[in-house]
Amino acid sequence: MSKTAIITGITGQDGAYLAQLLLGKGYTVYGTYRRTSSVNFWRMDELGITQDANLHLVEYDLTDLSSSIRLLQNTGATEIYNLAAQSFVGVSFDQPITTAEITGVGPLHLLEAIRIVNPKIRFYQASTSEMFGKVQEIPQVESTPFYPRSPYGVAKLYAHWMTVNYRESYDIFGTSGILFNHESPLRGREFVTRKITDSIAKIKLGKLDKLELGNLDAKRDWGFAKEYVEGMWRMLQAEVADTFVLATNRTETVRDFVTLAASAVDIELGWQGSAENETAVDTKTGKQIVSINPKFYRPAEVELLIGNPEKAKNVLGWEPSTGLEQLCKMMVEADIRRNNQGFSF
Ligand code: NDP
Ligand code: GDR
Repeated sequence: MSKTAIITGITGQDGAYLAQLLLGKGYTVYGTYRRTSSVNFWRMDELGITQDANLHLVEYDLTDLSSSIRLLQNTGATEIYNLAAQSFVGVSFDQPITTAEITGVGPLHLLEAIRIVNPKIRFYQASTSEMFGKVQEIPQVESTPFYPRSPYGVAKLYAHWMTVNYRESYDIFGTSGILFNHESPLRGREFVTRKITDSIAKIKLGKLDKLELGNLDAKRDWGFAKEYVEGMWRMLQAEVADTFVLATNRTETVRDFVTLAASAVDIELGWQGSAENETAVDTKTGKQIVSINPKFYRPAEVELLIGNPEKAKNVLGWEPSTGLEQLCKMMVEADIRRNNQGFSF
């Protein structure tokens, strides 16, 4: 008999890839989306799954307990992947309370709904390397102490501990995946990698003069989202609920990512200056194409993330395989194609 799963946040990057994966495995998928003034199904459209007969799209908001209960009652799902969140760290400084309500308390509604409707339902919580925040240990692993540096990180930490607490208190299969940054052509344009690849594509095509960024020194462990959703699925097929890190164990600066993206379209960058005065020129034309705008700095920054996914490899057999160069090239090429087609997401 085919399995039934709920994916909250199906309109996001991971939601779309996970839905594709589960549909491919024969699941019936209930994907939740928020009522908005205009639909945003472009990611599912890009993957060609929006019209899949086994995909049911359900209006839902994570901040609503009663609809969380009904969601579980009406679908009969045995697995829930909670990917919904206010997921942009920058915005969490401007909207800390909304972020706490959605990203922090939101998952608790689902845990309570599981407790009430069917404690056998397996639950995946999308936790994050942002919970590690200020560097305590390198590389970061499941036992590394947490020190979040943003309202987003604090909210995610609450949801993480609630997942652990419901596992220990009520024997609920609540698993927390501490995922390091993962990117793809389906990444939102507010996040730095896609902002860079889309801007470099526009600069290459003569549609944009300059890319403005914030902290170029931040180091991130960037993997490919499509591989990370496979890890989520494996976590819910494991014998016992647990906490797992998914990462690549390689870290690079934002500056390095810009250099990689530019070289993917044969632009060689020359970096000059430092701090707020740092710029990059196209060495062939001498034109300045990257500069700093302090408005993109954050009040508190996570300077260095690098994760060791050894536990996931040993227990789940999960390993990343796409290198950063390949990932960056894939993203730039997708953005060149889309800009040529007038795509606007
Ligand atoms: P996205 O920002 O692309 O997607 C977030 C999803 O959450 C969207 O579908 C959004 O809907 C939905 N959402 C937001 N608020 C609510 C709400 N109140 N009720 C219901 N749904 C809501 O994130 P990603 O796909 O990149 O990430 C998936 C999850 O994994 C998130 O929880 C994120 O915090 C976490 N994570 C992501 C990492 C990454 O590198 N990508 C790393 C570690 C963790 P809408 O389209 O309407 O805005
Ligand atoms: P992050 O991703 O905060 O790690 O959270 P983001 O891409 O927003 O920032 C990464 C780093 O780049 C620096 N940066 C900029 N960031 C943005 N967005 N825009 C800029 O112009 C810019 N310039 C420099 C940032 O300061 C930061 O250091 C992502 C999200 O997906 C979270 O939901 C997830 O939990 C974590 O990854 C792991």
